[in-house]
Amino acid sequence: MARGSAVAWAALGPLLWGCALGLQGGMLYPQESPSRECKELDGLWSFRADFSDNRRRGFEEQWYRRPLWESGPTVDMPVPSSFNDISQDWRLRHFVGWVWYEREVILPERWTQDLRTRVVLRIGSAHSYAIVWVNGVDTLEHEGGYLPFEADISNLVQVGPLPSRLRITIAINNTLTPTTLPPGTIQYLTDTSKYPKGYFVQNTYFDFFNYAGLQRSVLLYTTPTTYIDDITVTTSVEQDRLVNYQISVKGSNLFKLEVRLLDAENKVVANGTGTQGQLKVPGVSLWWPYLMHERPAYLYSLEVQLTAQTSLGPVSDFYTLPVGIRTVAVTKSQFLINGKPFYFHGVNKHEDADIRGKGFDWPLLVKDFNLLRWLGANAFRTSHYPYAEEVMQMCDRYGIVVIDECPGVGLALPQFFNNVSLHHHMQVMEEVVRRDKNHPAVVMWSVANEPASHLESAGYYLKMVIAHTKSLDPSRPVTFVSNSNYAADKGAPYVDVICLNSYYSWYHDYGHLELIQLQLATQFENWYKKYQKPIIQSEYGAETIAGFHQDPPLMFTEEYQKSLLEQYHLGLDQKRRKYVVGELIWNFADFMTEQSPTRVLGNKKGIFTRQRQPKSAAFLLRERYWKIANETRYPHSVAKSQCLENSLFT
Ligand code: GCB
Repeated sequence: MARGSAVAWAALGPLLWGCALGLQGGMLYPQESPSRECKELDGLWSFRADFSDNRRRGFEEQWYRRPLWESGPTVDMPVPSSFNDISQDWRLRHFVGWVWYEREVILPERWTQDLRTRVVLRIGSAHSYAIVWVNGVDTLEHEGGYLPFEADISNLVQVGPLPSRLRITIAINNTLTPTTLPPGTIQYLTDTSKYPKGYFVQNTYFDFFNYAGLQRSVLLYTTPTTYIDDITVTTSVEQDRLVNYQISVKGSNLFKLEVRLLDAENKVVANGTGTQGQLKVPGVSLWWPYLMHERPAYLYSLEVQLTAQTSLGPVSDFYTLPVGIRTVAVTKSQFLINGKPFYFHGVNKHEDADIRGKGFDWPLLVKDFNLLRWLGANAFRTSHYPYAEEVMQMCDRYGIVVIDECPGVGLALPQFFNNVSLHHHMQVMEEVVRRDKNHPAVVMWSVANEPASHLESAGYYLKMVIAHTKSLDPSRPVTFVSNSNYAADKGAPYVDVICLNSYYSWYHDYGHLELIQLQLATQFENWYKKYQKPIIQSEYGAETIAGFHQDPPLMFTEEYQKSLLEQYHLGLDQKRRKYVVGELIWNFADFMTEQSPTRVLGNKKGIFTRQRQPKSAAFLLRERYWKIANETRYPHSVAKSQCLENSLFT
């Protein structure tokens, strides 16, 4: 992105095929260990939005050179949080352009004096384009929200006697353009009889509010200068129970690696050495999804110990990775986990809540997982972007299966399918896979939601992104979520599983619930006949204002949402044992969108309100999910209460 550009992005030029995609280094989740320390920078940061007409004042006046308050008035901004709903200033809620965050940190003396220590600044996500300065020095840039990025800042902090005070400045631009992901357009409204000079709006082509800012944690962490950079684990259960590992080390070639696999009782069950290997696990406990097994979500720990020689003497590094042993496979009509048919009965979510926007929040996260368990949901899709890393860890621990979606949403216009976008989309998939590859809960990648897949250019584009994703991770199926006509879809031939969104009796045939079963059957039969691939009903639902009642049911009431779901369920049940392998309600909870005459304070298709209170449909869905769970559990049935207890306390 053109640095300091107002809102339009500089043209990046044509994509050079053959130019290196490929990321530098791993993106292991920061953790404390005998060799690593973490310092969280969550809390209050200084904040300033650049309201200047061209949005460039911050760059023109070099706000990063001095404390931000010296540049003009700043406000307190909590991190993590979206900045939009925090203040009473309406301009901030709708702000498009550069915002500036700043925070001072005092470092422990050891971090600045011990030259065998590497200090890393890591940002969980910054939506959407970020530039980072440390003590005024340009340190890091990243394109794309929803994914982490980091920089080794040792050189900046280990510069002589006690420079222990650090000023971190982060400028973030939330503008969406035809080459960002999600894409968007900036429209200048030039009729001066209606709009002031220079007036523009951000157009988006998706149905959620474009919350922005430092929405996930920022932290500093240390490693030794020779360190475990990345670990990749895949598991297989064919002949022997195997954990295959690959480890990359940075900083020196003179090192030794020792690997131990521990079970949940901390007993060592396998050992290995070197950068790659296979561990045989006798009497293995497999990772099973919630409600599919009496002991779901079994996790081993892979302890990696590095010892290395450096010019300053020996160093050691330790990192522990949770590992779930399971397999995923797809047949013409089934989705298999550990060789057994798996049926997705779950939800689509959003990272969304009052005040915080898309800001990560532990109480909200734990509440959501308690609701998922209450509901008997065994899966969700990260509609429509990768969720916080802590969410993925909870999924591993609770056995909630994930369809991991990248921010490929709103690919609605032909001009969004260009070479620059394709290159960026592939890069984003690399970042998603790099971050989430080791989560047993992740069973499928989704490269997009409802792209305009009837377009020729979209067909080529999707084919390339899917092929690239498969080359990055051959161990998982790949999909994108479709809503278009089965005959016209140019991307479907390349996916492993067909994911379909449909809103019968909502966006069509308003109020005619009696048509749902027929239309759903037609949808399933057409797609299956054409592609012979398992199908997931990846979205269905109805807008529902909690507390609105009408019987016989009318649109927007709780009764209508329930009846619509009932009709869908009858249709799903006809195909469930054939080739339909899942159903994900739209949506888990009400969420914020842009304002429009079709949205009443956001999208209200949640079965829970935005404050996580159940609408009537939540109880209906709960009955259904527990019933399905009882039919599909291995190796034998377990009562609802017992299952809940198991997963609560194991
Ligand atoms: C869809 C989209 C989702 C919307 C939903 C709706 O097909 O995938 O982002 O929010 O429909 O409620 O219209």
